[in-house]
Amino acid sequence: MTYTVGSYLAARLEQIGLKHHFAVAGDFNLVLLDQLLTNKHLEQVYCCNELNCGYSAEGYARACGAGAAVVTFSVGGLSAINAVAGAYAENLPVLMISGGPNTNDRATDHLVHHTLATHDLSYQLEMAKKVTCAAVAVISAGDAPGQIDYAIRTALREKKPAYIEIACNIAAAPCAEPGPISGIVADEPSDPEALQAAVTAAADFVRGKKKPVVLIGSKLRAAGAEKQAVEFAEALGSAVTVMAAAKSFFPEDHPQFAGIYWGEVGSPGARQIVDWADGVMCIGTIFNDYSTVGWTAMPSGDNVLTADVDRVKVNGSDFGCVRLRDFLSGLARTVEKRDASRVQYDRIRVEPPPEHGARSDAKLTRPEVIRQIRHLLTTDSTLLVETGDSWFNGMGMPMPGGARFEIEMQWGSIGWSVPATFGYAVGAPDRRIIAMIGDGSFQLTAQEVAQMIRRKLPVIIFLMNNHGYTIEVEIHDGPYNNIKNWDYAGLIEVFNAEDGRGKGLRATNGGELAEAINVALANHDGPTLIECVFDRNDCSPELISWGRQVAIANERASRPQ
Ligand code: DPX
Ligand code: MG
Repeated sequence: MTYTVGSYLAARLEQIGLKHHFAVAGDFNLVLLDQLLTNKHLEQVYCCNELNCGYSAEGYARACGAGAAVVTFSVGGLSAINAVAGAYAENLPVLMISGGPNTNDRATDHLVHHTLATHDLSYQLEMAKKVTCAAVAVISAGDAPGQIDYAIRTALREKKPAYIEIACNIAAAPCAEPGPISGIVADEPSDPEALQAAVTAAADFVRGKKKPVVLIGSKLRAAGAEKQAVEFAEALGSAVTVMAAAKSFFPEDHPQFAGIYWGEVGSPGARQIVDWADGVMCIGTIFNDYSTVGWTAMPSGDNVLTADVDRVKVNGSDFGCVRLRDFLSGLARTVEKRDASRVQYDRIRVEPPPEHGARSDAKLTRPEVIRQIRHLLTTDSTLLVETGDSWFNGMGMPMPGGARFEIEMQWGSIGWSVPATFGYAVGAPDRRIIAMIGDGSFQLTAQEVAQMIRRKLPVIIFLMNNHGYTIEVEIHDGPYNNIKNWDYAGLIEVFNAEDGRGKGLRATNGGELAEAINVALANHDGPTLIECVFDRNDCSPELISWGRQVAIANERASRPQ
């Protein structure tokens, strides 16, 4: 086979394990899309717009480890940038692949369409550099293999997005054949000396404590260290708490699991168990204003050990080039048992109260919706929750072993969940996929439900219609938090058009909701959207407390310089 730049790229996508890539067509990428289509092991999946395309690739990366979005220059690329920046914040290797102008139009007096009507054609590359870990513009077939490999290798190693622009007249140019993929996917090893020193220092840290506790953050997954975290936790024997963004990254049915650490809005007992500890082992954690509830819940000081993706800080020392996976398994072999925090948590553990369903004809409430969704969560389920009260509604859901929870908590861009759920469902067709999405968020990217219909994906969407931007209401209210109501359930018929099998249902009481869920479970030919209608004031108590603290943090006056 003779390779072209585009088929070289396709081969690399296939070799890193992708079975799909997401795309929106445009004249600068059409030849590239043709070239990608020559690879029979890769399927091209289309999106309604480039923002959604980026988010779809992001959701796919959550399910499959990496994702790719192919867009056209500038008008497409600039839309995708929000999603790509989100992938950066969320530590997901998403490849943003953009067509680019013809090489003959560079450094000439030609003006090209889809540009700023200036002669600068580098601005998209320059913007991409800010939100990716590697950004290349391919304008020579000879350089293409090196540039493409560099971008993909860097993305996979750093678990961050990368940008590859390919000039439209280079996409089908003959190109070298790709070599083995091993060098590209290989992880950088830990430095053995630094690793040994870090493990020894951490073991000393634990030896000096009576009641250490483990706190797991969302970078644990990026580090590929979930299994090693369990090994280490079992060797230590302590209580294990997780941050909100890391829900499900440590099995919730594990006997050492002690809940979600999220200050005053976390699960019962989790904050106390961290506050009472004399040593907090923070593993892959991200502390920001939201995750610390307006800076009110954040372990700090000498009693904190921090193990990040590639460095460890403990007892005043800082060890670089230490991979989290290696560190955790090394420590699992070395650490002494310290189970006091777990014993203590078992004493204060609050068993959930027995559940009472609402009367089936009583007006629908948020707790009743949550109660019913809980029963849908199986070991092969993934629950995606959109920014908004859905974060808090999702947080309290007990996840059976194997169930996954997805949240975009660092970037927090509303609209993420519809296309991310689509991308996730394309990547994980055997899972039961459930999304909880607020009305306001849904309005940003609603059209991607049409792609779920097109691919017959049996996703279940709970559209939480509380008539507005409730999370913002709790932070700071005003007329801007009111939104136009839509007929959300009715929208599905619009997207179905002549051939779709999606279903849209509205529930205003518990009985209707239960029936709608049964319809959803029986619908294998497309998504089911269940619009759950409840009061504007019906929000979680956690959101009210959290909103108050975030408002206080936002309102801090600037300090005199
Ligand atoms: C905004 C947010 O309806 O959820 O449960 O009612 O809050 P709740 P909705 O989906 O409303 C979401 C809304 C407006 N955030 O409350 S969280 C500001 C914002 C953002 N991302 C983007 N624009 C604005 N987070 C892209
Ligand atoms: Mg809302």
